[in-house]
Amino acid sequence: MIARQEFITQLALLNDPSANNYPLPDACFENDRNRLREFLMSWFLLSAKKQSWYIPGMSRGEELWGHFYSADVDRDQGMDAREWQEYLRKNKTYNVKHQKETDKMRLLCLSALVEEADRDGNGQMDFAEFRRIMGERFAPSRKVCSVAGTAAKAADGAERLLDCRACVCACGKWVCSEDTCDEDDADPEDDPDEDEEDPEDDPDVQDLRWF
Ligand SMILES: [Ca+2]
Ligand SMILES: [Ca+2]
Repeated sequence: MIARQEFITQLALLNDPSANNYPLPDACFENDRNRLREFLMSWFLLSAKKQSWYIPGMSRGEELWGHFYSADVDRDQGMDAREWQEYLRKNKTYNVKHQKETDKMRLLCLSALVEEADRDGNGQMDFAEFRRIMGERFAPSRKVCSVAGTAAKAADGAERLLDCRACVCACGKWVCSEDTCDEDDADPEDDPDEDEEDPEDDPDVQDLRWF
């Protein structure tokens, strides 16, 4: 169940007709992140026995350490999203058909997982942080995005337009596309200095002011 104010905000965002004209940015939503986590938990478990470092009788924690150690190629005791992705790629966990698309989404979701794990905020996971989020009992966070200038909150997956950019709320943050208003500009050399121009005189700007 969601709060009434949140519901109203969501409804307003849903009915925003201009939102349809904008391509939404790629983003890893909480649901994607959590599904990837579950996939990885079972993959780590199933694939441990096939690894060169595997010793029969290893505990779950030791198996996770084996994966972590192998993924941490620069041996700085930390795993970031790129090391994680490279480790998964080497172990052929990809559907080759959709490799490119998978690569992009995987990296976004691995980054979201690292962020979820990274309690000391150094941008990567140490083994304790990694082990914690790969634990059966770990409950992934649920976050909302604040809507600037209001007390309203947007739920994961909500869409909105912000300064000519299409944004989606993903894992507690607004992820935005490029500024689409700039694309309509002709040669930028011909534009007068924007700082000195009165926005009211520019028909393009007038049209867009309601954002
Ligand atoms: Ca590392
Ligand atoms: Ca960390």
